[in-house]
This record gives sequence, structure tokens and C-alpha cells, in this order.
Amino acid sequence: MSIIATDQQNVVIGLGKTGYSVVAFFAKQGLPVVAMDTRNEPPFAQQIHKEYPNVKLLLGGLNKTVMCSATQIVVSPGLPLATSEIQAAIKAGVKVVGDIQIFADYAQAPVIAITGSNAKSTVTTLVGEMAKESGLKVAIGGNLGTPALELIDDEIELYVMELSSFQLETTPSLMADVATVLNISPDHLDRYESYLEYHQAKHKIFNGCQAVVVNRDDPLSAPMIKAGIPHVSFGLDKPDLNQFGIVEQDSKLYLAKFNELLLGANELKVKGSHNRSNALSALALGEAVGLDMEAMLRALKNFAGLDHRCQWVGNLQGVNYFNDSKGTNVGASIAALEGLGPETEGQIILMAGGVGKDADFSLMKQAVKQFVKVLVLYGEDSELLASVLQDSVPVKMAGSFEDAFNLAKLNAKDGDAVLLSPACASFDMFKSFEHRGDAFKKLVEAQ
Ligand code: UMA
Ligand code: ADP
Repeated sequence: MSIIATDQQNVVIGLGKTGYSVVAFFAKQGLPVVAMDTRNEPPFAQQIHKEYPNVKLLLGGLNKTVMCSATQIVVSPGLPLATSEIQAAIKAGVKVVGDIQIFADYAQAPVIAITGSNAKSTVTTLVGEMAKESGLKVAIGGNLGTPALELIDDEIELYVMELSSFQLETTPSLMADVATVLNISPDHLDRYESYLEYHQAKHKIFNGCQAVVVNRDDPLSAPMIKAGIPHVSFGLDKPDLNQFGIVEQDSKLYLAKFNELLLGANELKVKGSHNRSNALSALALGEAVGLDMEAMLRALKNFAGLDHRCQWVGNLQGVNYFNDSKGTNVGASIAALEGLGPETEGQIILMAGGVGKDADFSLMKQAVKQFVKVLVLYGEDSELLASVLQDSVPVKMAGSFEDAFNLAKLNAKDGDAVLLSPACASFDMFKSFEHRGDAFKKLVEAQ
């Protein structure tokens, strides 16, 4: 197939969900596109070939020559910028961006931009529910579900976007109406040279933003931006003027804005202090774009949480079972333990393991010591987890996921809880975190 570089040559790299959305976006505007993927059979190649036959497909490797003569390269989040062909194109002066930058250039309605190591999907969904309850025509997506460019629509009144560090790396100028980094803890260290590099990628979310929401409990969430940009904070302590936090009154906890009590914490369907923090961040974000407070509180009361996030899936002989399969990094599993630990009558039997992504598991020591009775380990990095945590807690090694479940069940007594919060990615044994969580649920249901 011959490739002719025209004056306006868009090169799309990666033919997964993102690549497909970018190709479709350009092709519908009649813009010339060349699409590439390192894989021979990427997920959307056939569909693109069928729907957009004019798009040139180059599979099984990246073509440096074509890339270096492109006007613009739109790179998918799964492919690191450090890839040598991308670096060559950057050196040749080619503009390299991601789908989120194109989205930012085209979106007409206000954008709420949400990132963080954890809680992104929960907070994005919650803010989306708040906007719907306020009567707005809202589009929700990004790293969560629908790729950004598939959301673009002139009728949309508000975009609520979950953004990953991979997406933000290639977004120099997001210009969000309000942006937040919910929290930062180590993740994806198999992709970044250092924790600092990961942190810097996340903070690109603040580029050109109109307002920021900051987590008082996590100094790494605070942006280095120019003075004068309005900022509101949330945290689990008592809030100052105009800030969101928790107020204790008559031994009851309330979500509050300064000294105005908004909602009893016990009225939330989602449990644990981490979910109170999530609720407060959603209120701060919604308020920043003018959502109605009463509507936001109604949405908050109805929000039952997302599947696979500290989700209660059953009780067997007095033991509660929680599926936190989305706990795919150390920070998430610490939050799950600290969130559920104080609300568990007995202790927690923690099931963990999988692909550790070069994480530092020693960060879990304190929470494990405090809340875990037995740690059951399975999967690729189980030996590594054991070597780091066996001084803090009794450890059982399992040969399979089912084995791990049976060991957890065996070690749990009335009042204890079994928590699947792996602190690891799932792809050594499962297709996805959903697949892993469903396997856990099935095992609970089969008892
Ligand atoms: N790949 C290749 N060669 C290529 C291009 C990609 O081998 O030329 C591989 C990547 O290494 C990766 C896989 O293909 O293993 C998928 O990459 P992709 O960029 O094509 O992914 P998409 O299907 O477009 O999905 C992406 C996000 N995936 C990643 O960032 C890896 C999805 O987030 C997101 O929902 C989707 O865009 C829509 O915006 C998933 C994710 O795991 C849920 N995100 C990470 C996370 O949440 O921790 C960041
Ligand atoms: P993300 O989209 O960032 O992965 P999710 O909302 O899917 O976030 O939640 C993922 C996991 O993060 C949950 O399963 C839970 O273990 C943990 N988590 C939830 N809220 C918080 C929080 N406020 N701080 C830290 N971890 C959290």
C-alpha cells in the first residue's frame, strides 16, 4: 500500500477504543488519516477498514518515515511517548498529542476534569449523576468508558471527564473549567521513570484551567498554578470558610460546607471514610460549575457506588464479603482497608495479588497490621508481596484464585470480613478487573 503524505496528514497511532474514536472523528470531517498500530491485528482495524475505507492502515509496526512527515500525530494512551518512533517524530518537529487535546480543542460546553491515582471513576460518575439531577444534558467519559471524542455533541451542556496520566501526558492545553487531582499515590511505575514523572503527568490537568479543587488531606493534589485562580478544598477535617469537610455534632458525622451541615454521613449508601472524601470532592466540583446544591445532595443520597469498588457482595456465616477488584494499586487497597476496617466488627481477611506494576508494597504495612487478620496471596507477584508483608501479618499462599478464596473463607470467623482488594492489576489471570471481581462474586454465590 503506498502512502502519500499530503499537506494535512493526521497520523493516528493505536487502533483500540481511542484510536477508533479519533479516526472516526477525523474521517467524518473528510480529513486525511493514516492509522498505525504495532500489533498485526489490533482490536478496531477491521471495523475501521469497513466503515472508513479511505483511511490508510499500517499494521504490525510504526512507520517512522510517515510519522516524521505528518502534520499531527494523535497517539493512544496505551503507547508510551518514550517509544522510539514517537520520539523521532517529536525531534522532527511533528506535533504529538492525544485524543483529549483534540477533545479540548473542540468541546463547546464547560468541562469538569478529574484525575487522581484512585477514586476517579467513582467521583466522575457521581458528578455526572449530580449534573443529571440538576437537569443538565451531560456527557460522562474519558478514561471511564466512552472515549472523549465520541462524546462531542453541540447539545451537551456539561462534560464530566475522567482522565488518566497516560491521557494527560499528551494534553498540553486542557483549559478545563474546573480541574482536580483527587489524590496521588504510586501507580504505573512500570511505565514512568520515576514517581515524580507520574505526578507531573497528572498535574497537566491544571494547564489553563479556570478553577481548581484540592484535597486538603493530600498535599500532592495541590497544583503549582498562578495566584488568582479560584480554588476550593475538600478534606475529612472541619472545613474553613467556603471549603468542604466533615463536622461532628452530637457524636454524628456530617458532610459540611464551612459550618453549614449538608448531609449526615450515615445517609450515604457508599461506606467508609474514603467515600466521604469522594462525596465531598464531587460537591466541590459540582459547585464550581454552578450545579444546584439541593440536586447534588439528592444525587449523593441515591448513589449506591460502582461495581467492584468496595462492593458488598454477600454474607456467609456472619462474614461479609467485599469485592474491591478495582483496587489495582497500593493506594487503593490501603484506602479500602482504612475505609472498611473501622466499620468491621472483627478483622479483615485480605485477598491480594496479580501484576504489581513495580509497586512498593511496603506502603501497605501499617494498614495491613492494623486491620488484617490473614493475608491470602495469589498470582504473579504473590512472592514479592509475601516477602514484603509477612513480618506484618500471617500470610497464606494460594495456587489459584479459587484456592485463595477457599483459604480466605476458612480463616474468617463470624464478624470478620473477606475483602478482595488485590493492590495489583489482573491481567496475569483475568481479562480485566471486572472479570476478576465477577469471579469473586461467583465464588461467594456458589457457597
Ligand atoms: N497497544 C499496542 N500497540 C499500539 C497501541 C496500543 O500494543 O500501537 C497496546 C497498549 O500497550 C495497551 C493496549 O494496546 O496495552 C490498549 O491501548 P490503547 O491505547 O489502544 O487503549 P484503548 O483501547 O484506546 O483504551 C484507552 C484506555 N486504555 C489505556 O490507557 C491502556 C482505557 O482505559 C480508556 O477507557 C479508553 O482509552 C477510552 O478513553 C483503561 C485503562 O486501563 C480502562 N486505563 C488505565 C487505568 O485506568 O489505570 C490508565
Ligand atoms: P479509579 O477510576 O481512579 O481507579 P475508582 O473510583 O474506580 O477509581 O476506585 C478504585 C479503587 O480506589 C476503589 O476500588 C477503592 O479501593 C479505591 N478508592 C476509592 N476511593 C478512594 C479514595 N478517596 N482514596 C483512595 N482510594 C480510593
